[in-house]
Amino acid sequence: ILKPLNRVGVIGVPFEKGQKKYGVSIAPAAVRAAGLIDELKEIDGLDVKDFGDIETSSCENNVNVNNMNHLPLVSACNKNLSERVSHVLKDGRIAVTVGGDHSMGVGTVDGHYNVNEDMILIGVDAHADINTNKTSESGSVHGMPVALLVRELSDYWPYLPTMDWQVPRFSIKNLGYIGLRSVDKYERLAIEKYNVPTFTMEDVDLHGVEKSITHLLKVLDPENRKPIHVSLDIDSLDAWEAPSTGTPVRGGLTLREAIKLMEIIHATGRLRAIDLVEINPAIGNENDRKRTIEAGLCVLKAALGFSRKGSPPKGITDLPIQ
Ligand code: 6HN
Ligand code: MN
Ligand code: MN
Ligand code: MN
Repeated sequence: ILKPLNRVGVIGVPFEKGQKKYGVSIAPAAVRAAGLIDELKEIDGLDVKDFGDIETSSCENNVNVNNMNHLPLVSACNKNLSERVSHVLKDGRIAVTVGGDHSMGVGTVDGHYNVNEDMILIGVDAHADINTNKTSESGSVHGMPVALLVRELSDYWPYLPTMDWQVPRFSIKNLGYIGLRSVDKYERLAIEKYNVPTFTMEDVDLHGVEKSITHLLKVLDPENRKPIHVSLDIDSLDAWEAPSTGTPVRGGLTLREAIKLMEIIHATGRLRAIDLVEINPAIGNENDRKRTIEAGLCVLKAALGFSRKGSPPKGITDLPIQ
């Protein structure tokens, strides 16, 4: 039986080559500057260790895969990231990874799967990120991490040079989505073909966020025993709440819905890894930037046990006497 963990390890991923816009790579520094580590340390009882940023290579080699931009750079970054995530988990900590674009989901999930083969993955995203290089309309790998990870789709890929380190072993049966509202045609086909439990914004509007996530967890893990990996794309939030992101979509989660969602996940005691991706501090004005980073921090803190009720002073049972 999995016990709640009150230790976390933070990893930064200053990487943006999985998409085309400048800026996602400066998010780890911006989120740190906004107080990431100190704010996590303020959560009652949480032991926080910073594992620093992942080395990202910038030397492009001449490998070219059709409609898959910068694959060698994506691959090199994710290989390092996978090892660091495994290391943090083996240190008995929840792996908290701050990106970076969503192509890094390959590394975080690979690293997690290598330690916990029974993990389930919850994609909190406006998008499904389950394109292959055949179905993608952008050629950006941030729209492909799920398809790279799941073994059921491995036959739909060509041989991918530089990716030999990553064996897609995670089963699509252990995947669920919440927040979707911008799904490409072949992504929809894949979701239906494999019956991936999915709560789009349409479903969240019908049932509410609490029933949606509770049902999703029940379907993926009826016995409440599996480690949970949450891959949280900031664009799951409404573009009003989180404007500084590369592919914003209106009609998303409110900040309060996202916080509620994460509080429910925290309450399971089984969260073992969480990715916060796609914050782009170079998009929008100072106010947009601040709002987006603050929203990301609030949601992350909720996932890690911050209580909106507050927490009483430790070991003290009465107010101080004058
Ligand atoms: N993300 N489905 C689109 C594509 O280019 O494949 C958008 C992907 C967005 C990816 O936000 O992490
Ligand atoms: Mn997205
Ligand atoms: Mn995404
Ligand atoms: Mn707690």
